[in-house]
Amino acid sequence: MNRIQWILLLTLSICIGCKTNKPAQENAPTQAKQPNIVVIYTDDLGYGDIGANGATEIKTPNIDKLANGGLRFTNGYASSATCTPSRYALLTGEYPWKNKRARILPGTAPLIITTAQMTLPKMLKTKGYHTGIVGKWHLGLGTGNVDWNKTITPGPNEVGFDYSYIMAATQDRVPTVYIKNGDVVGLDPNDPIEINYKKNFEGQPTGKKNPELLDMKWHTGHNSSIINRIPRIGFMKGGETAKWSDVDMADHFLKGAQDYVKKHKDEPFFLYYAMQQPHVPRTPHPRFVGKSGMGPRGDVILEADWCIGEFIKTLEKEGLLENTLIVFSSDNGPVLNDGYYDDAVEKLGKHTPSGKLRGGKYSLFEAGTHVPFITSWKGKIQPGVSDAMVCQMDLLSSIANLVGSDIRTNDSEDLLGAFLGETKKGRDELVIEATSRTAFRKGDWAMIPPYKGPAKIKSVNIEIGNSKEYQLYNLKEDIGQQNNLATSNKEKLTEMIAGFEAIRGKKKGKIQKIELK
Ligand code: NG6
Ligand code: CA
Repeated sequence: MNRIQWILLLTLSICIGCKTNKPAQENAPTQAKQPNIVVIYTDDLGYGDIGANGATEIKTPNIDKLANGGLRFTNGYASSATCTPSRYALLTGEYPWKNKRARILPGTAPLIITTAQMTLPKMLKTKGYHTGIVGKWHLGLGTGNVDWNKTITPGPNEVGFDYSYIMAATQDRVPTVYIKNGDVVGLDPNDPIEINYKKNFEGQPTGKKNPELLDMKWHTGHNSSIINRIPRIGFMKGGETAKWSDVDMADHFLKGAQDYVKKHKDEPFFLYYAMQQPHVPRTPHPRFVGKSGMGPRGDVILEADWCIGEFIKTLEKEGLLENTLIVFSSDNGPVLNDGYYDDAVEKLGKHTPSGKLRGGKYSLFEAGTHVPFITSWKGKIQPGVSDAMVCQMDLLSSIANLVGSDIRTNDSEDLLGAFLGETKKGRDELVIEATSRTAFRKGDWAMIPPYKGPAKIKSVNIEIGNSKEYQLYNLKEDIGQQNNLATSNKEKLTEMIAGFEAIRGKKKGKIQKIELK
């Protein structure tokens, strides 16, 4: 071997050495990180409450920016016109009327999702995701008779969430404390919490008996224990150091959501950011008070919009926007007076929370379930508007497709193409639910079967869809549901009833009584 040959051989062997000594992953093409999934969920925000859907009297620049940079759905639905069932459908991908317990729950209700059930976060965990919830839960906790002074289980952590920072039910229900991974935050063991939804604890003031202790006046219900000078649903004793501050709740959950993102930015994550606004009691932080000119309801919508802007800024700063699917929606339609005198009616002015839709929260008319719905993913979803009919219940199977999981649930349709704006085709039909009654939506049509009971809940001033007659509306021509075509278009009605009963069966279920005034 001459010198040149020897050098060549040496170089070659060094090169081969380099290659084989390198760790395998460095030689492989870099694997793209799975996209993060964020669901931003408001509570009782109406279709017409956001600028992007036509609101002119209230400004929601951050939500509008999300809509204008993403896909705004004109036919996006919650499964239901109240909170618990909608959240149940969102997380389990199952129609909530299949579960009798999926109805507005007291703060002491047991968990209504079984630990054996599939859920959106559980599905994502099979694909290596870290999963978190920050905000409102309202799906029950424990198995009955919860001891709030011990770790509360089962709860979100047992049905798919690695991390949970929640309020148990709603802002107007006790216990008024935050719960982190099953433990009440800031609890003093010498001042244990007791909760009862039937009976008061001796000597405790109530909204009913002690109006002098109130800053917010109750209208319907909401007259039991007083916390932060606001009367609530249910009785609570103890837990003084753990009680939340209502005016700081929005900032508190925002920080929780931001911290979660910062902590988990290096792994694929799913965050369910379940905001409390604009549900009652509406308690804007002082910096938003009076800013909308519409009273507390308008002010908390401005506050929610600001929180969403700040939250998205965090995703941007952390460099995550290009790899994060953001879904924005609301659990049910709007309501003005929902049990407190808070000027929501008096100061509404020309604003129309339900847009052109009829009804509102609790209603089988469109405004109950037809809600703001936006998907956004920088660089991946082309800005636009989609008329595809989509439901929050469809997110489970659709996101499963996105992350390469073959998990699908019975009622959750894989509409990934519609959510990403690749197709305008959504679902063909949907059974919607309101206080345990159901109705049917198919193509351009909506059909409401006959139900006994008042046409309107007087206390909230909302038409809820009850009628002795069948109702049939062509939403394409009559989005406001003013012309009942049930008698003039018998053929369509028959077709709609058949489609409805094929999914729903003939049973109607027991209607949940909500306090009527
Ligand atoms: C109703 C409450 C209402 C609200 C609702 C649940 C009364 C009179 N009304 O029963 O204020 O709490 O339940 O709202 O108590 S939801 O958005 O969580 O479904
Ligand atoms: Ca709600």
